[in-house]
Amino acid sequence: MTSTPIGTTPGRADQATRVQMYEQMVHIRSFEKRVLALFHQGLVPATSHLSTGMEAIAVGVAANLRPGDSTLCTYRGHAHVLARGSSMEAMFAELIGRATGLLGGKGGSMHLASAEHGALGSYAIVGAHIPIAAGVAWSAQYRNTDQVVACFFGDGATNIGAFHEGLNLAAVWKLPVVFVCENNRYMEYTPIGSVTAVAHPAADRARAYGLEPVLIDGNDADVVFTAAAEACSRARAGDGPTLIEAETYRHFGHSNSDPAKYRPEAEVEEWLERDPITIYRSRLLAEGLDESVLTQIDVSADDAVEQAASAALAAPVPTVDEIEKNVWADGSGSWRS
Ligand SMILES: Cc1ncc(C[n+]2csc(CCOP(=O)(O)OP(=O)(O)O)c2C)c(N)n1
Ligand SMILES: [Mg+2]
Repeated sequence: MTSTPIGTTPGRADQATRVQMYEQMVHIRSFEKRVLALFHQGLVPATSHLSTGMEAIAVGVAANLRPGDSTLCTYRGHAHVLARGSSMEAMFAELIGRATGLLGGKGGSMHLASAEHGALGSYAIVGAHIPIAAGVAWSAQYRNTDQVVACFFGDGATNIGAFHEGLNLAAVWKLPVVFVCENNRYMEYTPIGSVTAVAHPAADRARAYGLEPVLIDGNDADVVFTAAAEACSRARAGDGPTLIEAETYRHFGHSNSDPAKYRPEAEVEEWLERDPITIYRSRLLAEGLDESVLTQIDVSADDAVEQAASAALAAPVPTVDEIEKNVWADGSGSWRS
């Protein structure tokens, strides 16, 4: 796997940031494990889409974002919203439809948002948020701030018209967006290679928008951090967008109801070996970090997840009044009568 550097590649994250990235990945992994258990208990309405195995992308990019920067992601967005600092309790509560959820329990797993953390939505229509990210970035440019927008989408989104529209406009107007294609090789049950004319669905198309191709190992938090650092500094300096293709793999199916039998066993095994958390843990240890630091992180992540899940389970469901609030423009359901 290659990483095509653009301009001067800055160094990797400092040690405190690296330990924090490990901690975030472990929290996200443990959070999603609990989500799956709640789903099997029938407590998560509809479904959810886990990003287990893809955590390094969310944390490597988020570590470069500042308060005030924005993140837009897809229905596979737990990691991205958590990595911006949203509370796990409010996330769990949202997923199980409780009044204390991020959106009062009305959005669910596919529509997570937390404006106070810069998490400007999770979008269930493939590719729909790419032009929206360009719009958010245009606002930052117009207001002359140095805010950056990180926009995450899947490999499948690169075959959607909105991808072209958003990328082109962002490039022409030099908008401060870091576009991150999470290439996990599948769009639902279809291998991306079987419906795409190029091998690297985002990187091979970058030049069509006047951008340098950036193809990275999305399972290596250090590599993601470095690519995102470079992209964020370009964006903050007014040098326009970057399109990063991060190669990765989801450990589970497309959604919780997909057993993912369509994937070759050898492929699954190969990618399980490349688990971003295992890789990072081994690297930190090999560099001399005390194992007790990491073990403490592992244990407290599970404790924190359990506490957050219990609090969410104990929370009330929204009242009928609350359900109708903030849904219609006048804040009520009075339009009906
Ligand atoms: C415009 C549109 N077409 C089809 C769908 C149905 N759909 C939901 S997820 C998905 C696959 C998207 O794959 P990808 O972009 O690679 O993201 P991933 O799920 O792998 O993260 C499809 C086709 C949709 N939500 N929106
Ligand atoms: Mg995909």
